[in-house]
Amino acid sequence: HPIAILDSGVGGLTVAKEVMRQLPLERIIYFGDTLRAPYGPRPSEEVRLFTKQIVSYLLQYDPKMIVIACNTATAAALDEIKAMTDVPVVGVIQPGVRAAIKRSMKGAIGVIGTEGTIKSRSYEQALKRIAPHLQVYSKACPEFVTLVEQGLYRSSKCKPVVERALHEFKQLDIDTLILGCTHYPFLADAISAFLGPEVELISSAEETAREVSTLLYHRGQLASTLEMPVHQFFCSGDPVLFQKIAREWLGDEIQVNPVVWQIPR
Ligand code: DGN
Repeated sequence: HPIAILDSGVGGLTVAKEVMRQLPLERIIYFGDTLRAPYGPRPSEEVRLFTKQIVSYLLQYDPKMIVIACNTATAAALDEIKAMTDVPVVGVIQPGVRAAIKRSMKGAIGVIGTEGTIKSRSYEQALKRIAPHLQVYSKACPEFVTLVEQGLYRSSKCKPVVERALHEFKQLDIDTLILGCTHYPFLADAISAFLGPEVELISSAEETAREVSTLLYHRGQLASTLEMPVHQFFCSGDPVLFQKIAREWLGDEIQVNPVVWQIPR
């Protein structure tokens, strides 16, 4: 049984890459809704509907776990998706929250995400539920998603965009910044270069992969074969652009032959 990973686009590849690194024997089926990305500006009912459609599609492949590798979809739909199936469902918000609380010494934490995620106040609430004294500073950075979806995350365009979006965080005394959108680890180098080594970045990708690994271990469901898995990729938009970004991000050793899923009308 594979692990199903889904996102509004290519952002969930940051989670997929970490799962591949931490659990190299697990087979992944990945879905990127590139046609309908970004989810960030959409109303949450719509994000819920899209997420449910994708999960219904992926359930046909009999996954042993579903990873909602999109913060916007996690904030909007995690509970409903959990109610939809007996397959365990993992979101990306809780793992990042726990990691940030563990690492922050000053108790001053920044959160960046899409408009949908920031408006939902999911991070703030989850952080304060565990540690009410925390100072939390949140900001939506939708322009980061556009750069990544266009495959421009290594271009010279990133630096000015990052600096403009994050200049307020320079003034604040945070020591931890949660990358609350799975597209943002693509820009981690540019973000780190601007904020400096005093600010530790928390990637929901890394933390979520750790959670997947822990859960599979406790459920006795880790892959038992020794063969290297062949992953499957689906997208709803341009497969050529998806393949280019996925290959660049995952490395040549991973075969990416995306199949286009026509979204039902
Ligand atoms: N990657 C998604 C997230 O983590 O929120 C959303 C990006 C988007 O669709 N705007």
